[in-house]
Amino acid sequence: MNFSFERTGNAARLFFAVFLMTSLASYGQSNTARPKQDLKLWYKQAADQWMKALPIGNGRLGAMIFGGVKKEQLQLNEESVWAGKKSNNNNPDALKNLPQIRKLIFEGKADEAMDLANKSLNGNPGGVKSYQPLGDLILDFDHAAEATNYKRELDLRTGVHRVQYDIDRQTYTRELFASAPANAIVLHLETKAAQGITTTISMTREKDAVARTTKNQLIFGGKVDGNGMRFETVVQVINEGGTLTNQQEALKITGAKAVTILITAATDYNEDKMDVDDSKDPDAISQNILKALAGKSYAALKAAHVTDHQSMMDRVELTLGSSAQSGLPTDERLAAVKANTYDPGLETILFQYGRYLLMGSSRAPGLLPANLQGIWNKELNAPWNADFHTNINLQMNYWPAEVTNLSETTKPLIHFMEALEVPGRQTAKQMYGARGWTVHHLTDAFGHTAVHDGVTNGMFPMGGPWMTQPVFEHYEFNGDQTFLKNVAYPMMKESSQFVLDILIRDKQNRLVTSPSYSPENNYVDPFTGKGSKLTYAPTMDMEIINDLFIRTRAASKILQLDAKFGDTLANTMKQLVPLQLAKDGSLQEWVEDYKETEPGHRHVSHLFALHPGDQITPTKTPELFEGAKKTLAKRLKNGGAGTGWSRAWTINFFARFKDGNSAHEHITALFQKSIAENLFDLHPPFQIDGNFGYTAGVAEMLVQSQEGEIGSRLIQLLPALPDAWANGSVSGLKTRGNFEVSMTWGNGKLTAATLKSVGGNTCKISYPTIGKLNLSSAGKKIAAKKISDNEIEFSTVKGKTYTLSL
Ligand code: FUC
Ligand code: CA
Repeated sequence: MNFSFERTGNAARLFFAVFLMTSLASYGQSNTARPKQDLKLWYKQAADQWMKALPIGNGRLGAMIFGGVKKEQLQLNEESVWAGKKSNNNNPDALKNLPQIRKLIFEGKADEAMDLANKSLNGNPGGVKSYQPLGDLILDFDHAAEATNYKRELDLRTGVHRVQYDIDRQTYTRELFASAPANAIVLHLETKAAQGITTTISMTREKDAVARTTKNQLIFGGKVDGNGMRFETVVQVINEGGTLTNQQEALKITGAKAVTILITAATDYNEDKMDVDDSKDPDAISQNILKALAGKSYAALKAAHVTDHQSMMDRVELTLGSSAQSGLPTDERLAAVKANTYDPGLETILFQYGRYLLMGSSRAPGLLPANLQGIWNKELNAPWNADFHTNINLQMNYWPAEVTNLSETTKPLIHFMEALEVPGRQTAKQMYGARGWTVHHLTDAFGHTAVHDGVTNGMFPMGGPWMTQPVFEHYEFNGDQTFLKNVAYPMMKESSQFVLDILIRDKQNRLVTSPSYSPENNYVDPFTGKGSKLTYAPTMDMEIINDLFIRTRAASKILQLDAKFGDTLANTMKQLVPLQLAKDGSLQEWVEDYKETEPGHRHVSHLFALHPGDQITPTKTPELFEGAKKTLAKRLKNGGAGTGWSRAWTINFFARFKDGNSAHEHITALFQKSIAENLFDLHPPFQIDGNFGYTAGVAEMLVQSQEGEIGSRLIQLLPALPDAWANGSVSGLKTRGNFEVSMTWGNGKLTAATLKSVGGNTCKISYPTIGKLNLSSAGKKIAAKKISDNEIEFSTVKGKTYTLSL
């Protein structure tokens, strides 16, 4: 491409002239002409453990596929199989003891405050129960000989998992996918071998479930221990050729040419009530799903699935280059990266895997958000119950949702949040005497919002306010005012009311939260020299409140509602404890310049205002921006970023520092320390937030749109491009203000970009050398207002694409 550059304009105002482009889609064309990178996870051997098995999911149903030759194992999940019960766990003693606890904290008697809080604020009873598996589907094959040419692969582009091997020079194939349109998992077996396929299909679970069969169905279910929730899996077998016999607890296929197995499941959980609902019939739900699939061929089911999958997956294409390892199986590639070999192709795969996993665990037909393991869990008592932690983890799960163009994955989260407001109001009222709603540091499918896992871990009234952030982001990225009016704003307004009502005055007459903590770090109590958590006005609280109030006020302005309320929020913000720099110049974590007992702590809560928040930016708050750098450096010097999710957050922080090389160092470290053979992220153990945080981090390195004000954000192209990614391209990333960005770059510099204006908003955009830009749309030159040497602004028409070339 060759673009000329000309400039016209009068002395007062510079306009960039623009010129005619013969081919609007030149960027896109060159991109499609190039063969797309393979996005496959593949292995030459079956998984011998769960962390090597590969995930499929349709947002509601999930499976981990082992791919064994003689025995195939699908560990199955349905999102609503949960232990635990709906209950009001708010401690009835909370409200009356709150003033005393607050007084003790102000007096520096953190120990005494903790004693009283332990007795009166803890959930009664505390703790939630685990998300649970449906069970394992087992296929026992009668293969006598050993297999050769074995291969299993998961193609992220199609969402189809494939196993292939030869026995006696005959090929056997298995394909599996979790289909959203079919609302079922589909498994297809095929061979040309004369003896066909012979297999016995059964299900197992550690406890609480039994099997029965009908003509062509295996039905396996029971009740969750403790809450009586009914769950049931229905496996329906359609054989081509051969015979199907039903045994008491298994189905046997003998000598079939091909077999299609439809797997679906349901429970009697009700997402609106966040409770078990006796009026629901899990068997009827599954039978209806299967009835709708009657007569559909495997080819038709697969085609519908692939079309649906690609309609989301293909929106974003990332190319970072390839390496000598590109042709290797995934486990060998990963081992090479762990041994310090650079493999940009694997970085792309992990980026797309995050998108794949979010689609797999959070989309219709599902209605529950991605939990700590997305949707994939084999244990009756999972680590941290595979619950919804709201002091970083659930939020991190949704960081990639909007920017990587998977907006519909936020629907289950938003539905969940709306349902959570109901118990959240009870907590606000009963514990704090406050209006509005909140949730503390975790919740579950039953909407527990009280303090759980003890005051030490759970005293975080800011879970609710923080959780409104992804809800508002859904608006900012998509501009849907009806959504803002009916869903986001009312939720944020009530969350703001909660905050207004819990704020109290400290000795300096500032407005503060109390009791609270800085997740989940201890400060050294200056009075006792011991580690302590309970405090007032930890920095993160102040930042979250500012974030909530700024967004709520902006929303009220956009909607022209509640002007007075907006003023109250503005007034209140002025009276909060401001962000402070510590003696060492770092951003301070607590209201006083305390020492931390663990300076390398995995949470870097006080950098919330840098990311995922937007109050700290190099232009708005240069001193705090420098302080934030020192804060992160201090954490890292002391062994920080130890867990997968913490490392992922670090990538995002460095992206916001516009420090691509440091961000990339932590990408390498993430691969080396926190990625398992199936590319699941390791806390350890497996925790999916690290996958999602990584994907968000990569996007954040390529495009940012948090600077500027709501309604007129600045789009920054390649804000943190590392040297390692000198040449590459990306298409389809979204920005706040509802633009879709595509770019190519070479030798570390942007060469061309296109912006699709999805919402028709004014576009403000920056890049270090944007002064030399040509701008056009549909072959016509466009005039842009020059704001500074590296920033321009131009109005856009909804649906039109704008081309920038440098
Ligand atoms: C938070 C973190 C832990 C873990 C848990 C699920 O409490 O501090 O590291 O990720 O959530
Ligand atoms: Ca889900």
